[in-house]
Amino acid sequence: MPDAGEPAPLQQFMDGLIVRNPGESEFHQAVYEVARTLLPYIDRNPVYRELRILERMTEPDRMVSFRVSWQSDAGEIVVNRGFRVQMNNAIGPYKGGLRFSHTVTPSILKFLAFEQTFKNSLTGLPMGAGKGGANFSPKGKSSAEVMRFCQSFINELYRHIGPNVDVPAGDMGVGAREIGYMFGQYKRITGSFEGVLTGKGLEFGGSLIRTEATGYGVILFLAHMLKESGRDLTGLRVSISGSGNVSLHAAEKALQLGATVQTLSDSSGFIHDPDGIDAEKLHWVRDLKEVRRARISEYTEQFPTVAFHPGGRPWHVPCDVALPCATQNELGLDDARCLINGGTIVVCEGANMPTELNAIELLTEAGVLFGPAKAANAGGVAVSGLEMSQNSARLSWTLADMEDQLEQIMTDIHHRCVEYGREDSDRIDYVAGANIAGFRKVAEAMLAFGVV
Ligand code: NDP
Ligand code: 2IT
Repeated sequence: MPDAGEPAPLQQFMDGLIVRNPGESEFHQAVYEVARTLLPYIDRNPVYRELRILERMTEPDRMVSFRVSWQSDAGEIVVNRGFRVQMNNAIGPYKGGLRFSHTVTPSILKFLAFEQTFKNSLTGLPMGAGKGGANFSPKGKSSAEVMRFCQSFINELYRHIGPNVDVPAGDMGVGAREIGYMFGQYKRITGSFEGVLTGKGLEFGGSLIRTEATGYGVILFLAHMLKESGRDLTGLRVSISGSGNVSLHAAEKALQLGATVQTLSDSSGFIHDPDGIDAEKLHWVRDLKEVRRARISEYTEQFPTVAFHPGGRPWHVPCDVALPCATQNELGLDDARCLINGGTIVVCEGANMPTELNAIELLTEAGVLFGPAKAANAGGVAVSGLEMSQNSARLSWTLADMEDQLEQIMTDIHHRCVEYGREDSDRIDYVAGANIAGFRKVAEAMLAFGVV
């Protein structure tokens, strides 16, 4: 957060934001990270300041909150709270995931929706920004309970979304199963088969490689970062946190490009396999997480030479590449020190805002390359954008088409970061590059609309 040494305009901007959004620390953090790199750019383009573009971008167009009542298998009535933050639709319909987790708060959804504004713009596709979810965790629930929850959630959300209005998708706790239940309920209520959600099953309007796209995209972006600094992934030791959608697909692509993946985790702890989690072991983990929905600690029962570290994070294991792919603020200052001491050359964010601000500063000062989430993990929403296009055109593109387009989009995003983030010293500040490149397009659209 800002300290007394910040320039006055940044301090003033943040003071105002904090007063308007009391106690929302994650939202403050995300906005501060963007504002401190953007304000110098805005100073050079005063029209953005005069027309209060950043102030308008940090105030959601609207945010709905609603009751979600459902019945457990034991017959008990449970009441959760659902949300949708419609952040900005200057460049396209609101677009962004739904998170189902007991940790969901308005602050977390506002930070995610704010990040999504820049991320979606960076993809080059016509997508505005939103985020939603509920303080409901599918973990430990039966599929019948998850179905009843999803149906009740859509009974309210359906009136706020639509293929030209707001197109949700998955995020933490929301995968193919949940999207299927929600799409089915939307179709039942409205009687209309339309591309209102992305991440759908391939049989009913889903797109090839949407499931894989976020994790694959992270590795494609990482490969560009390494290439720009004269390296490649072959033989590098990669530490990954999480064992969900993003983590497992990042691991798969990293293996394909010749890296050794040595860690995975969940909220109970991490496993470190010094021999590497090869394709066969990864296949076993996919079954563990996606079919059996079990815990990563079971890895040690299948592969008894490997240790499980309860409660820990993988950042104390020396690695060349660190990929935080689990959740926000999972890589702090001490973790950054360990990575630097262990010889890490690059940190690339798969999760949204996984690295604390002071950790980013320390890594950057130490010369560690840093790939921010809004650029590195944009492959998922990019393929969601392509799913929307396919739904509108009522056709399905081939695997080769999709792979080419994902690769091209990640190349273009990297290019935009380099274009706006290259410093006089030739160092590339990917954080500034992503923020400025993402901002420009949305800001220009907002200028065109006048004061709204
Ligand atoms: P999943 O629900 O598939 O997996 C989340 C993983 O993170 C699980 O292994 C989970 O463990 C772990 N995790 C959650 N909370 C914590 C915690 N407090 N400490 C340690 N581990 C934790 O989610 P995704 O893989 O889809 O999402 C992961 C991240 O990537 C999120 O930040 C999300 O916003 C971001 N993202 C996702 C995209 C997508 O397309 N899915 C697109 C872009 C970004 P456990 O099972 O114990 O909870
Ligand atoms: O954070 C993200 O970009 C996502 N959860 C994906 C959103 C989407 O609409 O595919």
